[in-house]
Amino acid sequence: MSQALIVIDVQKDFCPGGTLAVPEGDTIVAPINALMAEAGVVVLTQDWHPAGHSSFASSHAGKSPYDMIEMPYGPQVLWPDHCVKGRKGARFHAGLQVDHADLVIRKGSNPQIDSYSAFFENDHVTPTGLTGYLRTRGVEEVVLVGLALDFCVNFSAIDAATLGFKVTVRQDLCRAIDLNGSLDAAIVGMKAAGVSLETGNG
Ligand code: VGL
Ligand code: ZN
Repeated sequence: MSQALIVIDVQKDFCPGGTLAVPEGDTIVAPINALMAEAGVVVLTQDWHPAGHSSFASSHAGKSPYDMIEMPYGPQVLWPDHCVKGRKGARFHAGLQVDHADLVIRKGSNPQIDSYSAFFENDHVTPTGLTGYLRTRGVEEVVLVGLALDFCVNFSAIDAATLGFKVTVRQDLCRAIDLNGSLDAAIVGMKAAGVSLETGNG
C-alpha cells in the first residue's frame, strides 16, 4: 500500500526565534529531512494566514494571545500574529529540504476560519483538497511529523483517521505547544481515533 509522509508546518514562526515558537521546534528538522529522502509521496503543509486573521489576538479588541473566544465553528484559541503569508515568518525553516516535496499545501487563508488540519478548515467542512490528492495517488497510509503535535498535527491525524487512512504519528519528530493540558488531551484524542503514536522506526 502506498504511503505518504506529511510534514506539518515546519515554519520559521513555529521555531525558536519565531512569533509562536514551539520549544525545540528546530530540533526535528534534520531527522525529518532524512525521512523525506526515503519517503514515497511527500507533502508539506504551510500555515498561511492573511494579515489580520481572525485567529490572531491582535484582531480582537481587549484580547491577549492564548485567550479563548467562541467562533461560529466552536471555541478558538487566540494566537500571536504568526505565519502571515508573504512574510518571513511564514517561510519554511531554512534547514528544511523542501526539494523533497511532491506537494505543498497551504491552509488558513480564509480570514474568518482557522485551519489546523491539513484536510479541513476548523469548520470541519471546508476541504483543503489534500484528500483528493492522496486518494488519486493511491495513498492509503500516512505518516505525520512536524509542528505542533497538540494542534496542527493532532487535527490532521484525527481527520486522516476519520477519512479512512491508516495513520501513524512519529511523536519523536513532533514538538508541542502544550497549552493548558492540550498535549495530554491530544494524545488521548488521537489514540481514541485509532492513530498509532510511534517513536523511531520500531
Ligand atoms: C498551529 C496554532 C496556530 C500549528 C497553527 O501549526 O500547530 N498552531 N496555527
Ligand atoms: Zn495558524
